Amino acid sequence: MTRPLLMERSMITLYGSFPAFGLPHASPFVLKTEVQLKMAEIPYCLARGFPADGPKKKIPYIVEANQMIGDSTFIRDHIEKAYGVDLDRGLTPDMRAHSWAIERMLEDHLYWAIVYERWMIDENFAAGPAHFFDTLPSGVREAARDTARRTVADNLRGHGLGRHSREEIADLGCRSLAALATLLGNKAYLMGPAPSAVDATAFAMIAAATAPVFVSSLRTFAEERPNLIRYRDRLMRDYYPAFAARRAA
Ligand SMILES: N[C@@H](CCC(=O)N[C@@H](CS)C(=O)NCC(=O)O)C(=O)O
Repeated sequence: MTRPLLMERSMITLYGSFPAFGLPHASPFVLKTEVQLKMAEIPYCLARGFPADGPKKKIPYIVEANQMIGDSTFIRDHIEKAYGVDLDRGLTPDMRAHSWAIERMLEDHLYWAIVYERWMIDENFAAGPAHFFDTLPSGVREAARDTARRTVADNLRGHGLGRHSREEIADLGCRSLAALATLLGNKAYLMGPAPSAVDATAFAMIAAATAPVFVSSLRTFAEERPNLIRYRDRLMRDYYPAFAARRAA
């Protein structure tokens, strides 16, 4: 189907993160949104975004003409409505409901276990998020690192997951990965033979949970589930072929 609106719209700019931790984006939510833009075949450009500049004080956010939209779910809504795309085309109401439930499990539960592992385990913090501050002047760098880490600890506590021990958090996160592995089974994509929106989220969260630079119970657990790893690698090849090829080399 032709989309005449496409010619008249100004290009979307996706404000997000940057390649890091052996992944195309440090942020799984930015990865999700970029994959959904690719699935929708909508032209876009990428720019470095900072949470403080976004309407929800988080990344990703998009800017299109004079509109700024924050939060990956609302970004998806926008692109589907504005460009006449349905990323869940062909899915039954039951499948759409399952997709929503899977997304919530991954974004509102597994994500926080990933955040815990990256930010709260000392060696992971040193190998990963600590470097976000490397370009700051030396006089303020350490203070900025400490403040950011304390804020993340507070957010984890506010969410609730951060009240548990490291072992308990790993256990809970692995339960989400186990559920995902069971739901995926031997299918190519979560809802069957064709990709749909939930695959963008699942790909992003599995990729984040298995990022090579971190010491991670989630990564070890996922790597023992070949269907999750095959799925992650297939989506990486589908949407980031150059990146997948570099990783394989
Ligand atoms: N519900 C949001 C979550 C986005 C999110 O948590 N982004 C993180 C990066 S992965 C962020 O911007 N964190 C900065 C902060 O919380 O200050 C979405 O779906 O876009």
